This record gives sequence, structure tokens and C-alpha cells, in this order.
Amino acid sequence: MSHAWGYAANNGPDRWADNFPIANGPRQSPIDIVPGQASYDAGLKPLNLQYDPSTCLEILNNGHSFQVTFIDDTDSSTLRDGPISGVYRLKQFHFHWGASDDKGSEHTVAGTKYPAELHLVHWNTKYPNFGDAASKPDGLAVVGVFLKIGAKNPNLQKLLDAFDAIKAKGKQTSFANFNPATLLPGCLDYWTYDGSLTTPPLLESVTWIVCKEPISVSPEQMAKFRSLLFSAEGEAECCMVDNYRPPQPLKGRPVRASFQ
Ligand code: B30
Ligand code: ZN
Repeated sequence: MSHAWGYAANNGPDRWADNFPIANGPRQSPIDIVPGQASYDAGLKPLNLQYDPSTCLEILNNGHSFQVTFIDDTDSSTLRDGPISGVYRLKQFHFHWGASDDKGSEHTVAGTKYPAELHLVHWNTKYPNFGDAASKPDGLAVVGVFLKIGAKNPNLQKLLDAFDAIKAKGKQTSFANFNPATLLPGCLDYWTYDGSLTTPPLLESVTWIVCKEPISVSPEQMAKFRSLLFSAEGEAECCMVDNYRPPQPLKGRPVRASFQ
């Protein structure tokens, strides 16, 4: 999988609209979440995440992040309730992060950037597969979780230990029996709004669910994220850092909170 787009000056977020005009569309992501401007919605249900570790398949450096992919041919690992209707299946999770601790998240909270952000990507099973769902207004639901610098997170360690095998773009290795529920914060209070993929093709198909509470990551663990490469083996080494899109215009969209 090779992309013309990236995060450099000549192919980064400011250039994506050249090839993907939806970059300037009405429901783009990420956004700056201003807690005081989000409205509490008592009708929002708690998130119902049911993940089966045996559906975890492999870990891959795709040249813009690393992702862990899941077998999604049955309803084994699912997201229900919260702001969504029906059953959404987990397809993959991945992260975005910065070159330094003062940046890296895609969503921001009242302008505050976190050093990294986890995305758990699910698709609506009213459609036949992820690819079909990805172009529908209610096709995808992504749960976002902020990472903040603090104690070493033991639940990240199995991921980080796989990085030596996927340092360069295009590398992948098996990744079995991992439960992504271990990456969630203790409190599942969230903000939700209608948005898009944060990378090309930037499709406006995502119900965003952004957790209020961050998980922790140690400085040493963040350094390991930054040791991955954008580049393929044999190319000039280019560290995978700053693989985030900055906040996009809200354009009048409501942001709702599941909590008061
Ligand atoms: S995000 O959660 O909004 N950052 C995709 C999924 C979630 C997000 C962004 C993009 C996605 O599925 N993109 C298209 C499929 N990709 C996936 C990939 O693994 O690597 C293939 C591709 O672009 O053509 Cu690169
Ligand atoms: Zn993402």
C-alpha cells in the first residue's frame, strides 16, 4: 500500500485538498472540542464495547501509522449503543503522535494537544463490508482515546515490543490474542459529533466518539513510537512522527457530551 499523500510540507494536510476536495467539506475531522460548547445529551447511552482477543490478526506499518487489524467476518468484536444504532464491527486500531510531547493528537480539547491519540475503527454491519460502509454517512464509528505523559502503560507494551518487526513501511507481523479493551480509559464518558476520516480519502462517514479521560504513556514508551519509520527498507530513514491532521472548521456541527 503506497500513498502520494503524507505529512511532509509537500504532501501534508495543507495539500490534501488538491487530490481530495472533500478536505474542505462540511463535516471534516478532527476538530477542537470546546467542552463549554458541547451540550450534555441525557439520551446518549453508555458505550457497549465487546472485544474478542482471538479476532486480533496482525500489526502493520502502513507508511503513515501502524495499525493492528482484526478478523471482521462475524460479530465477535463490536461496538454498540453510545450515539450509534445497530452493530459496528472492529476493523483496526492505530495511533497518531508527535515528534515531541507538546503535539501529536488530532482532536484537541479547548486547544490543548495531547502527545498521541488512539483510534479504534468500526464499521456498520448494515453494510456488507468496511469498504462499502466507508462511503456512507453512518458507515463508520471511531472511538478516539487521548494519551498523556505519565506512568508506563503496561497495556501498550505488547504493541511496542512488536515494533522491531515492523520498523519500516510495508512490514507486518502476526499479532494474536490482544484485547484492545485494555487500552480504554477507566471512565468511558465521551464527546460525539459527525465527522470524517482524518486521512485521505477523508470520507465523511464517521461518527466520532472521543473519550474524555486519557490513558497514560511514559516518555520512554513515546520514544519507541517515534522510532518507527515512514520510509521503506532501503530508503533514506525518515522517523514516523507528526502523523496527525490539525483541527478542521466545525461549520456549525453540534458536539454532544455523554456526561455533565
Ligand atoms: S481515522 O481513524 O479517521 N484516522 C481509514 C480509517 C480510519 C481513519 C483514517 C483512514 C481508512 O480506512 N483509510 C482507507 C484504507 N487505508 C487503510 C490503511 O491501512 O492504510 C488504505 C488506504 O489508505 O488506502 Cu493507508
Ligand atoms: Zn486515525
